Amino acid sequence: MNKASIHPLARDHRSPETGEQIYAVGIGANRPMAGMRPRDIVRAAFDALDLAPLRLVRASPIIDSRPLGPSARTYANAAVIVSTTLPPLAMLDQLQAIERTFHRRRYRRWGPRTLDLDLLLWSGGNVRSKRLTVPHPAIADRAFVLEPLCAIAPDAQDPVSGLTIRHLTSRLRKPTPAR
Ligand code: A4P
Ligand code: MG
Repeated sequence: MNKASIHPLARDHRSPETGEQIYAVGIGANRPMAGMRPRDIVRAAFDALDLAPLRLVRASPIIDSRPLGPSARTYANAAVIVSTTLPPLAMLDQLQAIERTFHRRRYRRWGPRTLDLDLLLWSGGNVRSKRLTVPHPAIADRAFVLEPLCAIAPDAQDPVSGLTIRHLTSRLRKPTPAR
C-alpha cells in the first residue's frame, strides 16, 4: 500500500495539478425512512457517495452515538473519504442534493434528520464563505465525528489547529483534569 492510500488527507497528498479534490465527509442519521433504520440509511449514503462525479475512497465503520442536542433518538454516524473534481461549493451542492433524495426536512435545527452530510476536511485546506466553513467548525469537539474519521484518516491534518485527527481524537478521549 502506498503512502497516499494510507494518508488520504495528509499534507503531502495534495495534488492540485490533477484537479482531484479529496474530502472527508461526516454522515449522521437518527430517523427511520421507508422501513430503513438509521444504520441502513448510512449504508445507503455510502452508495450515494460513490456515484459520479464522486468516488468513494474509504468508508469508516458505523457507530451508534448518543444525541448531542435536543433530539432523543440515537444517531448512526460514520465518515468517508471521497475523491472528485468538484470544488468545495459544488461539493456542498452535491451533498445537499443527496440529502434531499433521503427526504431530509430542515424544519428544526438539530432536529431528527433522515440524513445529514457535513464537509469535514478538504485536501485544499480551508474554506470560509457564507454557505460553507471547512474544516467543519465543531470537528475537534465531537467524538461522533472524530472516532469514525480516525478509523479511516488518522494522519489527516486539521489545518486550523495543525493537529492530526489521531491527535485530536486522543485529546478528546482524555478525561478533563479536575481543578
Ligand atoms: N454549512 C457551513 N459549513 C458546512 C460544512 N462544513 N458542511 C452550512 C455542511 N454544511 C455546512 O446545515 C446548515 C447550513 O450549514 C448548510 O445549509 C450549509 O450551507 P444543515 O445541515 O442544514 O443544518 P444542521 O445540520 O441541522 O445544523 P448544523 O449546525 O450543521 O448541525 P451539525 O453540526 O451538523 O450537527 N448528535 C450525534 N450523536 N450525532 C450527530 O451526527 N448531529 C447534529 C447536527 C446534532 N447532534 C448530533 C449529530
Ligand atoms: Mg449539518
